[in-house]
Amino acid sequence: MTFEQWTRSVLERVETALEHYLPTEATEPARLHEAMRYAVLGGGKRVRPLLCHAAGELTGARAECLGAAAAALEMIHVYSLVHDDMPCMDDDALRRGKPTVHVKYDEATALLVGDALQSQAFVALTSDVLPPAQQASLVRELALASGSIGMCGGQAIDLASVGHTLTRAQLETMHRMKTGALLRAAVRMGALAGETPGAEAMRSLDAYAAAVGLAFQVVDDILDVTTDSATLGKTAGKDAKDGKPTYVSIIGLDASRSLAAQLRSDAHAALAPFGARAQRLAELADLVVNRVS
Ligand code: GRG
Repeated sequence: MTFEQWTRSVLERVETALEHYLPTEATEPARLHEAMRYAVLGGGKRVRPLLCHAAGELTGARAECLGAAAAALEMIHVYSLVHDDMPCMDDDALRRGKPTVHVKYDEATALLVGDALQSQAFVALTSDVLPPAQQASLVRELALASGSIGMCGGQAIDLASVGHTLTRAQLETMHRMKTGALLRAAVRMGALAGETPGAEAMRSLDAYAAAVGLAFQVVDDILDVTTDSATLGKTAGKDAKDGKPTYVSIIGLDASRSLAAQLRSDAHAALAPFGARAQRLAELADLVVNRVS
């Protein structure tokens, strides 16, 4: 199977799993469920679900287990986007090429959409497709990655850094928490959804995820200055306008491109112990670095 065929088949499975774990529009309160589905379905690159599936292939995870884990990861990710776009945070009107949830609906609905998606993620993870011990370990991974020592903590640092100069080390810490933690959880949860991986394998996967997570952010910063809003599906040039420190503002565009390339090689190197079995993870590192949106 080519990478494109593999990606297409995983994306179809992810869409089916999201459909399955999201309440229908006919379920009351219908407007909230419609807004949750508006936010989640039919958009986004689904990077976290793809990473989860690729890691799950290493440990022989079953498709329905990966479906639950991938749906949970995507729901947490979308909750963060919906809240991040609200006027009290980034105040953005465009996401995934569509009006953001608070623009399409209203602010209170956007707040509830994020809250309810967060809860629904844990409903998916505790469905009986996963044995209880795996449910517990995946819940813990996702809760840690999305909470105050992960994504939410990174967002707090991000909000506090507006208009300030960050060192490169501080910028890296923020990104490792804000976006890196959930990407790392995607890899770890995929692996943990199968046969229990050894400590050595988890260390290699962590090293891979650290490199891919940072590369994702460096590329995001590059795209913010090199790509238009229509291609990105979100407002371009916003970081500079908002006075946010980025890799491009701290080390410049050329050094940011070199850094992304270096992180891609680091990700590949971390996969060496797995040999050809890690092909999809290697290809996903390439996708993250070479993406155009
Ligand atoms: C509000 C709790 C809370 C957290 C927000 C991740 C985050 C923290 C905010 C997102 C803001 C942002 C634009 C960060 C840059 C990197 C990033 C996560 C981009 C969006 O992720 P993609 O590119 O989006 O994976 P798609 O739409 O493809 O899923």
